[in-house]
Amino acid sequence: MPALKTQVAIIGAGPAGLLLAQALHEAGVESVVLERKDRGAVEGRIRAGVLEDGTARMLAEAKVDARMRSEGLVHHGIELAQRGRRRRIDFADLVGGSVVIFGQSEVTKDLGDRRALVGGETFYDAHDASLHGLDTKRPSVRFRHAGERLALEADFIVGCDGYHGVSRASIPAQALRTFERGYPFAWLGIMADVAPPADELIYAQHDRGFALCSMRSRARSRHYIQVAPDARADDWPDERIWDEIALRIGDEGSLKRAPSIEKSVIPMRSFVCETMRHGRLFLAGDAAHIVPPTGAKGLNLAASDVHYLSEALIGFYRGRGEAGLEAYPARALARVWKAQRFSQWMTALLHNFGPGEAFQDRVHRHELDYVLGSRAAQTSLAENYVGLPY
Ligand code: FAS
Ligand code: PHB
Repeated sequence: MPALKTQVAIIGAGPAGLLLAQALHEAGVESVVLERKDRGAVEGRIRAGVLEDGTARMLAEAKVDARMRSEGLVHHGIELAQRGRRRRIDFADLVGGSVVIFGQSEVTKDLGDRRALVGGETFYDAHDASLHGLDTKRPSVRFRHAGERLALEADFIVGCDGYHGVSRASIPAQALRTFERGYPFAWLGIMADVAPPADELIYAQHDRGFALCSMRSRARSRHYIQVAPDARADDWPDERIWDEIALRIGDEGSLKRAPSIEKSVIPMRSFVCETMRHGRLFLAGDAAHIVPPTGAKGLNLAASDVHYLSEALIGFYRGRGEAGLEAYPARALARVWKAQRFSQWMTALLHNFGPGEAFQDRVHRHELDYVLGSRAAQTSLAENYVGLPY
C-alpha cells in the first residue's frame, strides 16, 4: 500500500478541517485533508449563517475574508418577539459588538478555493478511512481513493469529521468522556429567494412554538420554525410554513413569501466529548461537540477550536514542546461549555417544551418578558451572542 507522509493529517473538509489546514499553512506547517464526499456535496450543505467577530478574524488570518467583507451583512443587533411584541437587542449599545451574516457554504467554498490556490493536498472522495497507531509517534490513516488503497502517515491526526465521523469512534470507549441531552422538538428550515421581513434576525417565542427569521442576503431568506422531533419536510407544504412563520413572529404584513429552494428538518441536540485528545489524535468542531443552533454557535465553536489547536500545533513545530497540545482540550472546553450554556438557555427561553413542561414554559414566557425589560439581561445575551473572547 503506497504510504504518503505529512505533518498533520486532517479528516474532514468542512469549515473546521479547511480552516485548520489554512491556519497551519500560513505558519509553514504541512497538512493533508481527507474528505469522504466530493467538494460540491460539502459546499452544497446549507448550515450556519452567523459568524462571530472571532470567526471573522480567523478567516482574515487565513486570508479568506475578502468575500465575507464585501458580501457579508454586518448586524449590530437582533430582534426578540413575544406574541407579536418585538424588541431590538442592540449589540453596539450594550457591548460594542456585531456579527457577520455570511453562509457557511460560502465560507467553505472560499476555504476550499484558498486551499487549492496554495497547493494544499486534499483528497475528496476519500472513503473508508481508518485510524492506526494513535498511541505512537507515527499515527496513520488508511483510506480508499480512486480505486486505490492508500496510507497517510503523520505526526498528528485531527478529526474534523463532524458528529458522525470516524475519529471520535476510533477512541476506545473507556477513554471517552461524553455528555449529551436531547430536546422534544426539531427545526424545520426553509430557504427562499425573497427579502427577509426585517433588517436583522428575528427570534420569536410563541404559544405555537419558536420561529427564527434569518437571511443569507437582502434577497435570500433563511427561516426556521419549531416542529415535532419526528417531523418530515414533505409534510410541510410551503404555504403552511409561511403561515406559521407569520403567526409566530406577529407579522403585520412585512413577511414576503416565495417558493422554497430548500426545505429540511434539523435535529436538536446538545453534545460534548471532553476527550478532545487521545494520544496523537485531536478532535475539533462538530466531531467534539454539537449545540442546538438557537445561539448560532456551532460553526463559531469550530473556529475557536481551530484557533486553540493551530496555536498548539504551530508551537510544537516551533520547538515549544507539547505543553500547548496537552492544554488544548481544557482551553477549548472552557469556551465550548460556555457556548453550550448559552445555546441551551436561548433554546429553553424561546421554545415550547410541551404539555409535560407547562410550568417551565410559563417560567420561560416570563423570563423573556424580564429580558425584554432588563438592560442587564440584554447585556448578558448580547455578549454571548456576539461571541465570548477566545
Ligand atoms: P462538518 O460536519 O461541517 O464537516 C465534517 C466533514 O467531515 C464533512 O464534510 C464530512 O463529509 C466529513 N467526514 C465525515 N466523516 C468522514 C470520514 N469518515 N472520512 C472523511 N471525511 C469525513 N450551526 C450554526 O451555527 N447555525 C446553524 O444554523 C446551523 N445549522 C445546522 C444545520 C444542520 C443540518 C447541521 C448538521 C448543522 C448545523 N449547524 C449550525 C452546525 C454546523 O454549522 C456545524 O457547527 C459546522 O458544520 C461544524 O463544522 P465541522 O466541524 O467542520 O463539521
Ligand atoms: C441561519 O441563518 O442559518 C441561522 C441564524 C441564527 C441561528 C441559527 C441559524 O441561531
